Amino acid sequence: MDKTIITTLGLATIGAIYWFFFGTKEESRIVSDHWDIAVQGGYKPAAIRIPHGKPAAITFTRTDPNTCLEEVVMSDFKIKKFLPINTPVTIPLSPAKKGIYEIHCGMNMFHGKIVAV
Ligand SMILES: [Cu+2]
Repeated sequence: MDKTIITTLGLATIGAIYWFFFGTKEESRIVSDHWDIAVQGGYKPAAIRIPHGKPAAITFTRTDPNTCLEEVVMSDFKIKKFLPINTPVTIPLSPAKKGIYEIHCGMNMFHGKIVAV
């Protein structure tokens, strides 16, 4: 009886921790052709899914004053964009192939990813 409760609590805790780190905040499993990414201590959500083979757009809004995040780079698409603070910047892209594409800051310290499905 006690063991069952402890096991259940343990599993619930693991589930909550998993959700906290890998849940909706960090990574969305939704596929959409338009995303809003908040640039605040990193990229939120840190992973997005877009369809491949058609136009998509990502709007970055940086609210973090950290200059480290003022440039967003998507080298697979040869994109490098300055993100003025509190100003949404929309970047169009249309990955031809399925795959995982990196998003990172100008200094390659913060990372996100685009999953083309
Ligand atoms: Cu940086």
